[in-house]
Amino acid sequence: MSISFRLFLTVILHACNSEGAIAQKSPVRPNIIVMMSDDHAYQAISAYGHGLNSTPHIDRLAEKGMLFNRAFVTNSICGPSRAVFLTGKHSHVNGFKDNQSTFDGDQQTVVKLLRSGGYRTAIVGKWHLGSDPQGFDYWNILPGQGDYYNPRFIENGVPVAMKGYVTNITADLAMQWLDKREKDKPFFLVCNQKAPHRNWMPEPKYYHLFDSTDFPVPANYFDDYRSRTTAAKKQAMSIAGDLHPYYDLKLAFEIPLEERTGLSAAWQQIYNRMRPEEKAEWQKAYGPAAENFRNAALTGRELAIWKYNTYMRDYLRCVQSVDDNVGRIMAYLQEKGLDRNTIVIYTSDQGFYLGEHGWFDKRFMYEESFRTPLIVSWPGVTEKKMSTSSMVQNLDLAETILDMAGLPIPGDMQGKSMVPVLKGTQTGNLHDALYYHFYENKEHAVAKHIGVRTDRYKLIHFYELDDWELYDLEKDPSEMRNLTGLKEYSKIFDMMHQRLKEQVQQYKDSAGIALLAR
Ligand code: SGN
Ligand code: CA
Repeated sequence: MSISFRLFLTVILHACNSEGAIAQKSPVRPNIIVMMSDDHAYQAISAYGHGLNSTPHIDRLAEKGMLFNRAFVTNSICGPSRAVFLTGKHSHVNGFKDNQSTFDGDQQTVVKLLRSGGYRTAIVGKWHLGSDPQGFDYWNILPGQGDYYNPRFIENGVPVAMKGYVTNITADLAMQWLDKREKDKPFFLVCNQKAPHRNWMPEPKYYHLFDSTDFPVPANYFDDYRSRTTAAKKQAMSIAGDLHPYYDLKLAFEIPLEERTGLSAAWQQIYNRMRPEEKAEWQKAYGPAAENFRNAALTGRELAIWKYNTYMRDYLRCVQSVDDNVGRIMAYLQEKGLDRNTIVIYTSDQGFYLGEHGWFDKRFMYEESFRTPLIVSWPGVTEKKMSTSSMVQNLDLAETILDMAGLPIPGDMQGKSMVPVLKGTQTGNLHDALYYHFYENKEHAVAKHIGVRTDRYKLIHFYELDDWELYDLEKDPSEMRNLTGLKEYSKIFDMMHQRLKEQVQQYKDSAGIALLAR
């Protein structure tokens, strides 16, 4: 038998055995997987080129896909971002404005539309929307924020206790559903990792990763917020000032009973999810660092830098397991022959500060939390490494997914399909201005604000404080210099004020309209 004939036979046999062959018989409708991690900063994905860590599997998606350099959210916090993703509508329209809201699951979502359009649908992992998921054939979600170790899940309404590390379990659940799903239809799978959300508890195999790495602090780590309004000054998300010694910095393990309040109590609860042998492994790994820290008695800048490194190590350790599990799912798709007809979208519910302005957390409309990673691998469309600086928003995801599935896009969705950007037929901005509205002035004390971003400028209005901030992102990408009130920028201010007015009108945000009419 000639080599080429043998090759031909192998290809035919593979095609017949794989699930890809089933999908190929009917007019090809792509399967779609959305992987949305929690608080995954684009700075911590090596494809974005920040040099902090290595995420080979996510990078591999970017090699076969499109890397979005300017993807943003509309409201940088968990539940609201997820509600925008599901509905393709801003928070004031879908009703989920802050993490205390409850999602009205009776409303139209991309999931319900896909399901009625012939897709099998499932979600595993983080949900965080209060009400039960609707429109999914299968759901297995974390209650609330979920646990890192031996996590509880809720499977189609039934509580289940799991053993192991949440990031691995979430990917296991995704693959188990893929195995058992009815294979007569294309699928839409949402795989939402809890990691790398606070309090950054790594998988045991990564306890020592980065032990000997010192991360350079960002240039504006010691930002004193000069020239900014009071909003930036009064936040409570400073690495130096607001990280908790036990809960975040892991400086003690068993906390004395009388000290178990607030985040000390929260730490104890998290720690107690570990079994005795897991606690022993934890103590062995984290004990020496805590001991060294006590002996070193650091103060001032040295202490602030130590906290930064401690934070970064645990955060990036958590990211490593996320990346591993992206790899596991991609290997699964390949093994089952599904890779040729499955679109994979990797993103986060928002961006995150990795020390920029001295911060952890998100919420602000400043770039690091406003921007979010977005990588789309679409076989047959994004075959080679591509990147785009087109301005897009999480608001666009629902419409993009419906468009990819060949389904009609309802007129009441507020985004735009990114398909022309992915196909390369649209090279410029998908939106020439982006609207933002943050509503939750609670934990971390970030004042409520609205704002608009264009290619070059950003205007933010902290309306409870009646403060304005204007940035020239070309000259000042780190947003250190508020230009409001400067004579030479008064025309730009007026132009951006006008753009903001247009945005509140366009999206029918009546609260925003009222604020600007004052
Ligand atoms: C928790 C965290 C906050 C975090 C919010 C929202 N505090 O409340 O640091 O900003 O979640 O995160 S903790 O003490 O409970 O860890 S979100 O991603 O769910 O919006
Ligand atoms: Ca989040």
